[in-house]
Amino acid sequence: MEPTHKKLRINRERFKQDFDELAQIGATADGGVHRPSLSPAHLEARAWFRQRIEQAGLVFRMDGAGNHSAFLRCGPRGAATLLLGSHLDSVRHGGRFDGPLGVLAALETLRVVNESGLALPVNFEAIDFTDEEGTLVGLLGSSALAGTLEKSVLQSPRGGRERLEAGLERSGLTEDGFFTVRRDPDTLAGYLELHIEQGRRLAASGTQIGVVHNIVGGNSYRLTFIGRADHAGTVGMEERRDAAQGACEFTLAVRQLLTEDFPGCVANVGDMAFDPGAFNIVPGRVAVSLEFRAPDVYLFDELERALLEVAASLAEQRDLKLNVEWLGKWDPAPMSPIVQNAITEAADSLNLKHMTLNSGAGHDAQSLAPLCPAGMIFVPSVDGASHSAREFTHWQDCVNGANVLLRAALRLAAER
Ligand code: HGY
Ligand code: MN
Ligand code: MN
Repeated sequence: MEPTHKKLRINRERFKQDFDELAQIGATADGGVHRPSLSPAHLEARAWFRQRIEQAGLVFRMDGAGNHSAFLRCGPRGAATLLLGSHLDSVRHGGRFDGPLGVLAALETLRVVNESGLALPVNFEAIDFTDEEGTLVGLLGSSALAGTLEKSVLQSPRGGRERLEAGLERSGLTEDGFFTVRRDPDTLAGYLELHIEQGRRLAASGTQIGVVHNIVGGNSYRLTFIGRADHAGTVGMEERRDAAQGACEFTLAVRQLLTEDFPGCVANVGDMAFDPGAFNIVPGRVAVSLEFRAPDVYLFDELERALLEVAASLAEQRDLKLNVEWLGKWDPAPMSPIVQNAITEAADSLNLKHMTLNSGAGHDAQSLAPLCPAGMIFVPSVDGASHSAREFTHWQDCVNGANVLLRAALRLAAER
């Protein structure tokens, strides 16, 4: 006779109803969502999440970093807690699966375990982390919970100080609050996250479940090339100290450096801000938003050095000054073999085809990895689309992922 926890499945209708309701909050006309962290739409999504938690008879919790969670005491007094979750915030004009899929599958897992009446060696908690996406800082709530958030990063956040202050004001959070939420590792039994792959490998190989073995590290800088604002009509081309020349040459050099010297790494110039920014003024300053990622710490450091060297030499060649502002990073993180094994066994118990792969996207799981055994379950993305309204995952794949989350969580609990 199969033990109950090896047969449990999620309630797929309830899970779908949650997903469809939540996707309406901050919905964009093209089928995506726009819910930057601590924006009105994000706070509305969090209020909805709290209402669903309380409706399920679970305990609602919020910490000083604004992390929202459902708590289920299914373990004995003093038991550790198994954390399951992801994030409800989105990138600007993003998709409706990136983050919510993991939070709602975690909530559904707690409901099923609660309804089963199972007594477990650990408690369960379904969590929505603040600002995973970095529209403010990046992995903000999860790094606060891990105790790795640096105060300096809040002084020059990559989303800008004004946006952070406005978000704190709107949500009633305080900067100090982010430094009161660190969890004692002994209180955590582990962390599990279901997420869309945001790439093409699972779909291309006809694989239903991805078992993540490593998450890349990411680093962000704002590089400001500083020349001299001049009249665009009267100053000869050779006399100009045109900041745009340095910024644009750097952008092209980034691509050449990565493709020639750093295969397996990526870098992105996602934004440029021209100052003064007018048709008839030679740009005096151009601020370039640079993000780069590498699968391991050695490459990560090498790539940082190479990129900053290229920026400095191009600025010098163009008689420009260069202002370098570090905006925060998150280290590469190997996933726990124990958690990977629980995911693999759960997928096998459901006869789902699985493969091991790394994550080119950053995730809250990499904040948790130094603290407790952490792991991630991926489900296929159609056409690898994400961070856009084109983001899509077939619903059966979402249900498969949620069932694997439920069973992997129960396996990890049983191993305590
Ligand atoms: O940017 C990322 O990799 C993640 O989606 N936050
Ligand atoms: Mn995400
Ligand atoms: Mn994302």
